[in-house]
Amino acid sequence: MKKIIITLLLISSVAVAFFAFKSKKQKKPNIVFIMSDDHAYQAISAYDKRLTQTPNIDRIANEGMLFTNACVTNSICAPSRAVILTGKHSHINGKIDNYFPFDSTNITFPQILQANGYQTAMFGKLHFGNNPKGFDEFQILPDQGNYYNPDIITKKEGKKKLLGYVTDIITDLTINWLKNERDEDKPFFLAYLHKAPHREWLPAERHFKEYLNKTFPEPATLFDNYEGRGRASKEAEMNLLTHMNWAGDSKVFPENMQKLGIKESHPYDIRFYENTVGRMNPTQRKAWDEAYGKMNEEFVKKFPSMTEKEKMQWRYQRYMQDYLGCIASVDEGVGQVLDFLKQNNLEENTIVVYTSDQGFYLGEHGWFDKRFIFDESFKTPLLVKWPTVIKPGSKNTQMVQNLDFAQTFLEAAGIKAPSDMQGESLIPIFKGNDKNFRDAAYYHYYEYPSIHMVKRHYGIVTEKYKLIHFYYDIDEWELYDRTNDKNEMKNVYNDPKYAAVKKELHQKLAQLRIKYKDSETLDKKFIEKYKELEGTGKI
Ligand code: SGN
Ligand code: CA
Repeated sequence: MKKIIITLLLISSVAVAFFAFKSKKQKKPNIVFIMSDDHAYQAISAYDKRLTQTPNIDRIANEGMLFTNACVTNSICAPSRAVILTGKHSHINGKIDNYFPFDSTNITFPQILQANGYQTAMFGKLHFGNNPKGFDEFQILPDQGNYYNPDIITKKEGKKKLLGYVTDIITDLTINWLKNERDEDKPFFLAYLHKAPHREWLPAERHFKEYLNKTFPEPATLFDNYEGRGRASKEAEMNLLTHMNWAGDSKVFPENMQKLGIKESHPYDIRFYENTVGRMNPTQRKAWDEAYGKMNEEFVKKFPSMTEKEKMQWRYQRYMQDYLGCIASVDEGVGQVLDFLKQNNLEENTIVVYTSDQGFYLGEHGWFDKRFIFDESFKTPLLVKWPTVIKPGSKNTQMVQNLDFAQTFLEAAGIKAPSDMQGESLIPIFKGNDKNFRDAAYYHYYEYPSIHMVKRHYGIVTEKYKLIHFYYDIDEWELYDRTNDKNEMKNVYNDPKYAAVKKELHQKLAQLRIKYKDSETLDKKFIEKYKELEGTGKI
């Protein structure tokens, strides 16, 4: 009898220990990292209701936290992704621009999560020039990817072509993985990475009609003439009227351009258009030709009598119709993923992040694209929910950066981050304590000379000011007063009233350069390396 009781006791204690271990293991949160490409915060209704409604993305803020000053360290695609994955500034991880492939000897946080028992998967756009390390499964778009019938690089079967609309495809791959490939005994890290709403802004067929018939409010600075700022703003090639492509971007049919005598804004404009719209199958193409044909017909009638101002206004509306049309599909996809988590009991222990690789200009300063340290491109959307930790409906104003994700996710998973990561964990902020967070953000952009011609610059951003140094073929400093000049229209660097502020910011900037190990020597090294691209046709 005694023996039986002891055996039973032993069995039950082993069972208790096993289940305790298992549930302890399961307590590690899952992480769903959703990132779109070039999604401006101005186009998320949780931030700004003027342009569009994004009810599903907004759910993340309603059930979690909205970050109103989230920002990037280098406002361009692949470099931002490299900063996110490594937790290190561009000059340290080496991915300073979109051209050179990512140095895969860098250690990324998914590799660390995977080594610590996480199941990891990535679907969508990476844009690294090589495959991601640390993923049990991935299906990624080659380079920038295509909107219609995209090619996809798969871990298991190499490259293949998929039929359909890219945003829906990425959502389907993501949900399919959650449904069929998830290991229920492991926590997971899932990267769900949209191509949309990246240029050339092709919406899904189901959104043509609605968005082509919409009119959007113009930004106050649409007709900016860049007075009051230095050469960098004046020489950038991001203007809606002068630098957007008529066919590829505004979707004027090539035959109509010929008819109206419109010159290509870019030597490859028509070729771009034919390469992208040309990927559609006959059904998709028919729907496209009908919807955009109607728009073209009206344009052909109007164009000869349009003033330059009216052309700018027309291009702005065209841009917003397509850009926001793309976001409609992203929002629907996010809704599907959130619903799946809810319906499958995965909601409570899952961190859901929605962000973009950087901000984007939606006609502010007459611009599209990004790259600058100025607010619309420097700031990026960030919405995070984590039901057991973050209070629903909360807002945070700290200058959190894409640099911070790696350490945040590692801490959430109970893993000590490598000491050479350069961000700050956001876990205290999630828990409601945002004291002692960074009071200044460091920024450095490199890709010049290149498309859009935004000059190389680095700078410091504090709550009140922005100090910027444009260099390479120029040596200009700019200073902005963020409180009194919200649209960043006036460089006050040489205004004597700001002498003391200027001095203090110069000191702080020098300290930040030391703290993050950036230097003039590195600036020169990257300029030298960039010379390898000259004459390759890449820049
Ligand atoms: C393409 C776009 C540019 C854009 C870069 C980088 N032109 O070259 O407008 O700035 O990508 O974007 S396109 O006509 O080819 O679309 S990024 O998001 O990948 O950094
Ligand atoms: Ca981007």
